[in-house]
Amino acid sequence: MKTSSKNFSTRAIHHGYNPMDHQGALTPPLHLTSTFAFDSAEAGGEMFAGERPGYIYSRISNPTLDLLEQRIAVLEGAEAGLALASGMGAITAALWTLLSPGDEVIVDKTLYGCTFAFMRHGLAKFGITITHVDMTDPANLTSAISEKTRVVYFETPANPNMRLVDIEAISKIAHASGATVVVDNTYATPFLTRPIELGADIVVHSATKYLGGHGDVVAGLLVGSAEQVSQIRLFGMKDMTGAVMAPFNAMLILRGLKTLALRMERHCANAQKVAAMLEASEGVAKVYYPGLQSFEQHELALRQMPGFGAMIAFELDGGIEAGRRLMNRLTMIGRAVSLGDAESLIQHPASMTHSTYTEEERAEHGISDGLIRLSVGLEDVDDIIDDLAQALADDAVRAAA
Ligand code: 3LM
Repeated sequence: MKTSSKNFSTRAIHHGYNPMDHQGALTPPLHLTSTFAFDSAEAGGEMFAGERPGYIYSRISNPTLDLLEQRIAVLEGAEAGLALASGMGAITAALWTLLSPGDEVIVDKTLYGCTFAFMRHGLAKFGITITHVDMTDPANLTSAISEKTRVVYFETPANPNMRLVDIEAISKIAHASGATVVVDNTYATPFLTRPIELGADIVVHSATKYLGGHGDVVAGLLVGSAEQVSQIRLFGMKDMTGAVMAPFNAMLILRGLKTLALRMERHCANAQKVAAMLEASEGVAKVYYPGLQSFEQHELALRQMPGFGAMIAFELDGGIEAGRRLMNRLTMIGRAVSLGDAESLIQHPASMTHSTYTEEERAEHGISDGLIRLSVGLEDVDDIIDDLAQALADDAVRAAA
């Protein structure tokens, strides 16, 4: 079936696969092979020289990964995709490919903890300048960008404090200076935001989260132009990081993608209700969720996202001590990092996902010690709300205020 004229969910289920090419197998075969046989010595040599198409070795490409790569590319509206071992594998493979010593990368003020560490302690070690700019105001990028800037990098919504970045405005400014725009679309997923259509060049994902959707796999994906993706495949992934996705994991992500739209709709509906409940609760000082009227960038959220996702950040009147007590009193919501699973998960960024920042860095980058992060899952929303309500009502949580 040709899926180029079909809609999101249909593509997520059918794109790039015809059972009739595979003995009628409705589910794509899993190619558990590390290497591929050549028809002749000459054919192998030609493949290595890039003169003949075909598979060589699964650190370069594999048919099961190919299908996933085609599917994520079509869902993101990009020319090509690449499957990697993890979100960090995708981020590092892309940046090692794009940057050289002496270059500058301008990154947003807030980044996921390990991305921040990679920039601050990894790239910087090799003579690459990392400049943090508050991209919630695109004018800040205009002031900071120069001919040394090779890459502009951000997350939207940003992990963990939910700040949004205007992808179209930032891409215009970056391109006027000849920089490549890389967006981490993990929180939004292509169901809610397609950065390439808004002008970005490369999109990276922790597919561990919503794309897999079931908390059973660590995986990464990226998309971009065919040329850039090929460079990242043959250099950043093949030679620099070796962070290749296992075929079995590709199968799990392909399975997750089939229900992405369905899951995201329910995730968003649940999160909107949970955010409203938290905002109305005694003892809650501030809720950060793009779907709330009170959200500082609500206008941008309405313009850029057809739904607001399922990540919520909030602070309690009692600060971190109240937050810890709240977390310890929950009976269903899991105390765990990661996000995008069917299970609701709660964690404390300052001591967990963002402990890669020093205390001073967290203050500078807008990650307060009292911030709690909730990944709203797919349980019945009344049960999620009940669990939060009983914990918030607990005397010990109140007493911390
Ligand atoms: C987390 N995040 O709990 P992997 N980009 C974003 C992410 O949130 C993540 C990655 C990239 C979390 C993981 S913290 C020890 C657990 C926006 C991961 C990296 O390499 O697939 O984990 O993706 O926020």
